[in-house]
Order: sequence, then C-alpha cells, then structure tokens
Amino acid sequence: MNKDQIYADPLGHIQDFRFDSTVVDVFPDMIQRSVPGYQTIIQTIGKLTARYQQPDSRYYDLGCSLGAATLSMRRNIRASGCEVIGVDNSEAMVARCQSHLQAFRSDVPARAELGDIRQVQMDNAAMVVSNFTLQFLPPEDRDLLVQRIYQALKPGGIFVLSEKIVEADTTTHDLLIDLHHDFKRANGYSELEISQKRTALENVMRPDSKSQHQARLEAAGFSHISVWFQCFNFCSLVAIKQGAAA
Ligand code: GEK
Repeated sequence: MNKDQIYADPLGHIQDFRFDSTVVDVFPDMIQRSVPGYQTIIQTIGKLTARYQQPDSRYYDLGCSLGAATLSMRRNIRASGCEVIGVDNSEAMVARCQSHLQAFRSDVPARAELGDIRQVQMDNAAMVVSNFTLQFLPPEDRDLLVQRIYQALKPGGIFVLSEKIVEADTTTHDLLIDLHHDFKRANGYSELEISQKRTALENVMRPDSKSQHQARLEAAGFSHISVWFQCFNFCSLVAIKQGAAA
C-alpha cells in the first residue's frame, strides 16, 4: 500500500482537496489512517448486505472511490438476479475501481460508473450506501439526493449513511476534533500534515450534525433510523424503508 505523504512537506499555497490520481495512489492508506473505524464500517456494510439482500435488486455505492463498500456488498450477496453499481465523479477513482472489481472473481455483476451521484438514475434498490460522500455535496443538494435514495429503495430496503459530523455543543465539538487529531498523530501524521489537510478540506467538505442527518432521513420518509456506529466525530447511520421485503 502506498503511503499518503501528500501534505508532508510545507506547501506555499494549499489548493482545495481533489480526488485526483495523486490521491488515488495513496487512497487506501489515507482513508484507513484518517477515518476511525473505517474497516469496521466496511465489514458491517457486508453484514448488513447479508441481512437486507433481496433477489432481483440493485445495490448502489455512491461515491465508491476504489470500491471497498462495493466489494463488501458483492461478497455478501447470495440472492439471484442482483447487481452492484458504484458511482463516482472522479475519473481516476472509477478507472482504478473498475480494475479492482475485475481482480476479484464473483458471480454477482458489479461495475463502477463515472457520474455525479446527484444525476445518477437509481431504482429497484435493496441497499444504498453513501460511505463518507454526502458531506462533499453542496449542502443545498443533500435533501433531494436523500429523497431520491428513498424513492429508489424497495420496501424493506436499507440506506447506510456514514459521515464526518459536527456537534452542536462547541466544547464537545472541539474535544472530538482533538481526539480525531490524536488518532491521526498515532497513525503517523505530523502536525503539518494534519493542519494542511484540514485547510485543503475546508471549502470542500461541509459536515452536518447528527440531528440534521436524522431530520433529513425522516423528512424523506424513512421509518427506522439509528446511528449504529460513532467514533469521535465520525458516524454511520442506518435508515430502513417501511415494508416487508418481497
Ligand atoms: C469508501 N465510499 O472507500 N458524485 C460522485 N462522486 C462524488 C461526488 C459527486 N457529486 N462528490 C464526491 N464524490 C468510499 C470513500 S471518499 C471519502 C468515499 C473520503 C466522490 C469522490 O470522488 C470520492 O471518491 C468519494 O466521493 C468520497 O468507502 O475520501 O473522505
């Protein structure tokens, strides 16, 4: 695995973060050293797939990057007539993701599509995953996407939403950020890397609070909503559409 050293040297001008080929090369290392619980979340997406799979259905991975969640879903599907579709708007990510998918043998078709998740057609879904992607959309576009996810799901379908979050309480907000920075230090990132990456993400990633996510999911129509994972300022929710699976 290539080591993420993108922000190791002082940069005169820090550009907004982009998912380009430099990031693709170090992405698995970057996400594991930066997101607490990333492996647990990917594995649990697999467990949820095993439980919520429905035959003749689609499984969407929105902002699939290199396909970790796409692969985790595919490994756990036993039902017939299913396909897994990853979508990402970074050409470099989609190209690398497609070759990862081909490297694993499976009877379940899976593909990575280049596209904006705000435009992609979705239907007949047993499961939709947005693993740390919604936070990159302009805030005003988030409600509509979550409504479209709800519409695309079959009765009994599940949406897994993982996000970095902000706390309403400023004292605990700062505490969780400090604990996350401790986590990054323990994983070998320097103060310079932490602060330059933070600047690069400032305009690009605008996290919501847990209650904003819960309210948005409820407004879209989801009947059962819970946070199933949280470590520091990173969390993952499940939202289930009412109705028995066919
Ligand atoms: C994982 N889910 O490993 N349309 C499509 N893709 C987008 C858009 C958009 N509008 N905006 C951002 N992306 C992955 C990790 S990374 C999270 C997801 C992170 C894509 C972007 O190109 C990137 O690949 C991904 O969303 C976010 O489980 O790096 O913090």
